[in-house]
Parts: sequence; C-alpha cells; structure tokens
Amino acid sequence: MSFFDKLKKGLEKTKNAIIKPFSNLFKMIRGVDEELLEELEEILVCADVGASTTDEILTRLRSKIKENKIKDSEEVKLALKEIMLEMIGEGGSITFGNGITVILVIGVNGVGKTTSIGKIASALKRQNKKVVVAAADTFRAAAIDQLSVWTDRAGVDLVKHTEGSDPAAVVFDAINAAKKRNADVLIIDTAGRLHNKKNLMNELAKIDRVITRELPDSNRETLLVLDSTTGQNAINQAKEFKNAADITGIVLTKLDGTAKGGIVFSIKNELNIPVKFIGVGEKIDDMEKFDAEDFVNALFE
Ligand SMILES: Nc1nc2c(ncn2[C@@H]2O[C@H](COP(=O)(O)OP(=O)(O)O)[C@@H](O)[C@H]2O)c(=O)[nH]1
Ligand SMILES: [Mg+2]
Repeated sequence: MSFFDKLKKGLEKTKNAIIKPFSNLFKMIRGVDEELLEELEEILVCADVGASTTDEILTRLRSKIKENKIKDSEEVKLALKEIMLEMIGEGGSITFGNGITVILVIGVNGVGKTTSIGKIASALKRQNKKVVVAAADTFRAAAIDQLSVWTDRAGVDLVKHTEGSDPAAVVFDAINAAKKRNADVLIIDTAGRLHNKKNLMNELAKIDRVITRELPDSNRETLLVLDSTTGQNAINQAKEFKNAADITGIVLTKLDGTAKGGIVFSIKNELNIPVKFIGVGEKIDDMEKFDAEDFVNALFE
C-alpha cells in the first residue's frame, strides 16, 4: 500500500468527523447562508480543529464566499479545501548540511518518541545516511530495550548506558561515537515525564549544553512529538515545551484511527511550528514526511 493510501485510510475517522457531515449539510441546506457556516463551525470544533483556528477558517471562508460570489455547495467545499491548505502551509523537512545533523526528540511519555525514532532512522538509512541513535531516556531499562529493538530493525547504531545513568553522559558518548563513525545523523531519544517538569526541562537544557559544546557547528533539529489522539491537549503540551526548547518541527503520531486529525490545522495556526513527519501506524514504514497537499487531498478525496 502506498503511503498516500495509508494516509487516506488513517484519516478516515477525521474525514468522517469533518468532511462527511459537511457534505451531508449541503444535502439539507440549499443556499450558502449563515446557518450553513454556523453548522460548519460546530463540525470543525467537534473535530478538534480548535476554537480560534475554527474562527480563522470561518473568517477566511466568509470573505472568500463574498469575494468570489460563491453560491454553490461544491464551490464552498473547494474554498474550504483551499483555506485548509493555506492554513497548514508548507510542511518542513530536515535540513542536512556538512557534518553531523543532531536531531533531539522530545515530548511527553507515550506520545511515540521511540517508535518515531525507529521509523525516522530507518527512512534515513534507506537514504544512505549513516545514523547513530542515543538512548538518553534512561528512566527505565525497558525504554532502552525498546529503542534497541527499533535500532536493530532499522539497522542503525545505538549508544546506550544502563538504566538511571545521566542522559547528558549518554549524549556525550553518542556524539563521540558519531564523530568516530563519520555519522551523518545523530538522533537522541529522551525521557518525557511531566510529573517532574522542572527536572525534565533541566535535563533537556543539560543535553543541549553538551551538544552545543561538543558539536558547536552542527545542524540542529529539535522535534517535538505530539500524539494526535489527545487533540487539543497536545497543543497545550506544545506550548509548554516551546518555553523550554527551540522546537524546529513537530512529529504528529497516531493519525491512524483518530477522529482528531483536525489538530494539524491548530498546530500551524496556534504554534506556528512546521509539522515535519506524520505517523499513521505502528510499523517501521508507517511514517512519512508531512505533505500538506497530500494531507488535505486525503481528507477531501
Ligand atoms: N497506531 C499508532 N500507534 C503508534 C504510533 N506511533 C507510536 N505508536 C504507539 O504508541 C505507543 C507509545 O510509543 P513510544 O514510542 O513508546 O512512546 P514514547 O514514550 O514517547 O517513546 C506504542 O505502543 C507505539 O506502538 C502511530 O503512528 N500509530
Ligand atoms: Mg520512549
């Protein structure tokens, strides 16, 4: 199955929450009027598009309807599609330069950091990049084992210490290993427990200092992983992490089987951080670079 087909399949529930009710609406309401827009507003809010983002979409839709003198339901649908596309904007991708690119992966527990690292490492390996992964989530032994299963699957190197060791020390060793092995990419898995937020943020700051000191000229990426099934909650997590880290991209996981795919629109609108990867399943090839056009097409098709 192509990734687009997987995406389409994964987004089915989101589609059922947004596009289907919207299409049904047109069957009941003849003209393009305020009632229609109000119904649309309700649909979008229910699909976790978020209140302020929904407002923005409707404002743009109203002016498009006026500007283009839209009277026809298909045209409204097309206008909505256009607005959604504008709203998500460009996806982003990882930029590689000379030397090692360091990808720090952060996010709360359970969002899919380790799984996403496995998928991304595998994709990079297939692009002939030499990848080293650092097991800097040292909180539980199981976390290190889980990462090791993924790096084996992906066929990339893992640098790990034992449970409970200092994450920054793991990063230090991983940087040296990456240098020695002439790696292109170093991906760092981190712990993400929010119950001691201050410790977590201190830990991330410490890791950051080690990277800055040991690899001052490296390309840096900080990817925040968000679980789309948590809807607007994920937006709040992002706001907190934004205060602690210079996030360069978002990895949006578990889009398969959730009706909350509308969160993509609020991420762009409320956080203004590009979505770089999306996950649509638990397997190694269930992740792909985010493509706004594919995403919107998958929703409307
Ligand atoms: N359905 C689905 N499950 C996912 C996806 N990404 C991760 N998971 C699952 O989410 C759970 C937590 O993932 P994990 O990588 O351990 O999260 P971490 O705590 O952030 O490292 C695991 O059971 C994964 O299989 C995805 O895109 N789709
Ligand atoms: Mg993990």
